[in-house]
Amino acid sequence: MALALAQAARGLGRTAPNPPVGCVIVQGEEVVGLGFHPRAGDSHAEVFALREAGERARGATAHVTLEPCSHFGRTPPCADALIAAGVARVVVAALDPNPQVAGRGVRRLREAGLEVTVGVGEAEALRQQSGFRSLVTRGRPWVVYKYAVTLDGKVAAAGEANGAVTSAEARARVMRWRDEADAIGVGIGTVLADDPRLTTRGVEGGRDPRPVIFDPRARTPLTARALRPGTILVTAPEADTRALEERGAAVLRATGLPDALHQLGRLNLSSLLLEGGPTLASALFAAGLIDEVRALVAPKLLGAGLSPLSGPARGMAQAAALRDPHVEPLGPDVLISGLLHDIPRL
Ligand code: AOF
Ligand code: ZN
Repeated sequence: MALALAQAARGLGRTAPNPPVGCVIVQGEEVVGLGFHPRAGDSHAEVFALREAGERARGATAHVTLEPCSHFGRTPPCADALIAAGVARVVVAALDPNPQVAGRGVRRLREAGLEVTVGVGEAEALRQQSGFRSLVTRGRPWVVYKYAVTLDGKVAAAGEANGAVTSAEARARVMRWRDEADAIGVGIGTVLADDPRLTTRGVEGGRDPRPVIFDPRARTPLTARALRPGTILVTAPEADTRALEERGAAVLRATGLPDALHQLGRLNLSSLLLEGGPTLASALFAAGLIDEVRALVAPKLLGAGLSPLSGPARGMAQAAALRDPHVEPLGPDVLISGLLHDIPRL
């Protein structure tokens, strides 16, 4: 399953509205087929793995990071393909929350006499599929707030203009997150202060997430580096956006943050990496719309500066504790990440 999860990871950021999925077929001790889902509309992971395995799939064990599908979508059901290939056993990391599947894939395999185990490597699979799971169950992207702070908890503004807070190692990790995210979000304050590019740099085979600027009054400068064809501008309903639209911006007129996220969901954006600033993040946090936090902490002191979140004071008992926190050194910095909401399961 670890190998199947590594296969699935190759599709991260490329499969929306579909999930990234990996499949490994094992005959005895030998891996006979590997596959991953590269993009929506293309074949599913199982199909690639079965194709490679050929006749050796007969009597083999298939490891799949998501329950094999049971429905005709853009492609035919993978459960049927596994049965037809003579696979004897299927190990599944996580059930598919898509209402068209939702346990039917596993049921179909069992009814055909295959032995099915569910839940192996589930935690990692859920993390990989958080965007898909959010989109299919909530109709909105999974929102990750990423920020970098000094040891005294001050954010350095995003972008290089103000000087980076964190090390090259931490910034390389951020570039990987950008590569894996469908969309990257910033508030208008960050655009005006830092003029970030919001591109993925230094990742082999990397691609850029779709920029989303939360800009209620459409104040984004026509020269902003994040403004390119396809950049999404989230504005208030009445904002004058003509000049920005001429530059290729796609405008979403939203009545509030929940509406904005649902509109992003309708554009098939399953994950939103929020990279600042504190005003936007605080509003999303207050509305309960941040799902995950990735904080990079640098061993430096600033003495003054902004906090990554602000709002009314609360007692420590009311603090929002991260579930499943993860702590990892990145060069001289430390990454602390965790969930504010559970990843939707079946
Ligand atoms: C699998 N293996 O690799 C993936 C699955 O329109 P389609 O045919 O691509 O179907 C999309 C749905 O299939 C998607 O919403 C999810 O439920 C499932 N994705 N299933 O067996 C895969 N990517
Ligand atoms: Zn399938």
